[in-house]
Amino acid sequence: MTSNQKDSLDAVVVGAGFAGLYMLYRLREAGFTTRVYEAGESVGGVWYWNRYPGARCDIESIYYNYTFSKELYQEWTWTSKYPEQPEILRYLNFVADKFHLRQDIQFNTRITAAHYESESNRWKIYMNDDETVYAKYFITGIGCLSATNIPHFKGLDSFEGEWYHTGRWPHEKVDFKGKKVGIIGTGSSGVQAIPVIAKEAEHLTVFQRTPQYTVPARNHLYDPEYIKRSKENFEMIRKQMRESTSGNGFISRDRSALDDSQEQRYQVYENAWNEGGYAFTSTYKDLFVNEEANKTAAEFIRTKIKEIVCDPKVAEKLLPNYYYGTKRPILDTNYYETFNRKNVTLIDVKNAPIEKLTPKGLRTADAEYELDILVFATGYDGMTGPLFNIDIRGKNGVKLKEKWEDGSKVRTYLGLSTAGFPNFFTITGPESPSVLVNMPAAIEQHVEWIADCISYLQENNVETIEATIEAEQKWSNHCREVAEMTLYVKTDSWYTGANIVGKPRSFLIYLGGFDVYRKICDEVASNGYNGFHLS
Ligand code: N01
Repeated sequence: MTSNQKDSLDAVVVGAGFAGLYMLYRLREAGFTTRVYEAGESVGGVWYWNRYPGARCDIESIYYNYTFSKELYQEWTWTSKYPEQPEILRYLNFVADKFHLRQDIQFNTRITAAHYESESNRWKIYMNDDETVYAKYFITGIGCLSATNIPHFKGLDSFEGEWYHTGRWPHEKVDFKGKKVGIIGTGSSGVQAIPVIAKEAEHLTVFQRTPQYTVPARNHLYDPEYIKRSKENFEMIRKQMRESTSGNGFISRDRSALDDSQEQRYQVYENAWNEGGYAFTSTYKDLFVNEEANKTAAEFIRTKIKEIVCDPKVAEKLLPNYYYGTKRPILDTNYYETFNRKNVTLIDVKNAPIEKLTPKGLRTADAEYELDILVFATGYDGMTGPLFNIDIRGKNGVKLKEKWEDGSKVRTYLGLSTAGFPNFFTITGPESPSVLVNMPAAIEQHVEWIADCISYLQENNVETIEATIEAEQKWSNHCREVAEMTLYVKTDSWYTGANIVGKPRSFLIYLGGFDVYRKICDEVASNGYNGFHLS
């Protein structure tokens, strides 16, 4: 280690969201000196930054939490099926306080770079305030959706109104009352924000590029009896989260959509629509792999849109035509209904694209819209974006961004590690199941694997662990082969990187199932970390 080293730790973790908090807990429990660095002024990760109106989770709350502590599960009580952002943030603050995590978190600090120094086998980590710290292990818990995408529209600087991105929402309330508001984007964030903003704004103009499939969430307050039972059934819920394909409470029916008659299928979809939530995606096992099966679900939702939206011309503009579910399936509360309001206008910016922002509003190819406030619900540079925002350099100064050729050649072993970058772990990194699994479940699995791995290295006097080139090549190929068997790769989405101008297209999520993935990771560990070079 170098003499000017100010501080030396066993591990540095980036981010104090679900991933970083648990990583800190596990490593500290195992006796490793660990510090988390967090850009925000408090804990929460995406739930700290995403404070836009209507922000809530789309996974049922009794599953959208940690299961590592039975006591924690008993102590915390969720109020509704799909909790709003403030409640999730309260939960994460509760966790941080219960386990005294804040004392090892440095807030208001952004990690800008991490360089591996081969002479000392240490990572030198740089912060935005010019401080540096050394650590043996460098671990990112920065999520897959933390690098905001604000499209480079001409004239943004000239716009005299207020503008916000959903993922960097101010802490104070934004007042829409009496205002002409515009919103660009109709993904999960836009679909949640639109009905809420519409209720308050004088007028809301929705700039839609791609119409979306969304099904009703049918959120409701929890019955105390249900909560009591979920606490009693903690072990079962935990097992279900850890051993299921999706890390979640729902299990797809083992039946093809094509095995049912049209009438039967309609009834199955209708029941799921009425039940709400992800009951719809679980109706048939082949919705995301079989084009014909997929079309039946897509057509059902298109029919619903035509029934709900009163003006046939508006309904027509809202009809999606990509494969259902190949952009993240969305749950909504009165989304399509909102287009029946008199103060809401839907503008199709696929046919008449946004040209620029002007001092008074937004101009498309065929009209100008006066706006006081503009909301960017334009999403994220997913998967690689957060990692590339940090200047990560491995052995011989090789940059991660260069090794992965700006994202066109991402290669990881198990989505956890990459050759040439020893002692570096990515929690829910590219090529892990991550965003297509219930995130807290995916995070717990990664954190536990990493913590166990580091303990193993310590117990066996191993200084460094590094994925081999062969192992990562094999894993990356496997990920791609599995993805190619699905319909996901056929759609432009943030899953495929197609949402970012100039970003190479690649599908960086492991789709073989969370249960299968866990077994693979466990086997690697129990075989003495095969596929890794230990020295
Ligand atoms: O982002 P998105 P998001 N001109 O990328 C449009 C998670 N999440 O923040 O589809 C015009 O899905 C873009 O149009 P198109 C969840 O995993 C979860 O909504 O590319 N439009 C699209 O409509 C989710 O999938 C929760 O043609 C432009 C929208 O902006 C992920 O985060 C809540 C444009 C972006 O949609 C991202 O969701 C929120 C342009 N230049 C988020 N650029 C829950 O738990 C982009 N768009 C419920």
